[in-house]
Amino acid sequence: MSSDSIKNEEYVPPKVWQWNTENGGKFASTNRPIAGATHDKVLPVGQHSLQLHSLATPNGQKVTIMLEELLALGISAAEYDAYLINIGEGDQFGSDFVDINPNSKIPALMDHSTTPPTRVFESGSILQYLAEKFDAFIPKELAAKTECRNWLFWQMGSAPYLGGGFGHL
Ligand SMILES: N[C@@H](CCC(=O)N[C@@H](CS)C(=O)NCC(=O)O)C(=O)O
Repeated sequence: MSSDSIKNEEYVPPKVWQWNTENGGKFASTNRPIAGATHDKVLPVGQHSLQLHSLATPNGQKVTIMLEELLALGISAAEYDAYLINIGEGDQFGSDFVDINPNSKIPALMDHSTTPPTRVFESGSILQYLAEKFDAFIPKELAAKTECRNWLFWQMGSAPYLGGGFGHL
């Protein structure tokens, strides 16, 4: 195909985008190019303010490690209830989960200590939320806070390509 014919071919986006094929491999189903609720599913709500809906993938573990580090500092308000979202079984497409994260990805967190409750998704956003909420692990001074955020954003944007993402994605 010549470059001219590529230029002249107009891409018309479909009204409803369809994902037709799995790309294969054991982990193909764990990062799907789709989001949104496919079925009604009520999520449990436990006794603590923080309700974590997640799985022990690298992205999921970041939040659990943060919560455990907060607890190790003696911050009891960081107690949480953790519920498994089995992404292999499609739990990320359940209606209550999608209300927390419209992108259908773990980890997702609800904070019931606020009125109304606060939803938090994206592992980096959750880490920052918890750090600011409990005033821990994030410097106050602007330059130091910026350096902290530099690395937070780096691990979101770049670490996956250096680490697991290289083999996984
Ligand atoms: N940028 C997101 C990535 C989250 C993500 O990729 N989660 C994966 C598991 S590690 C997931 O939920 N996959 C389910 C799917 O794609 O259907 C974050 O850091 O929270």
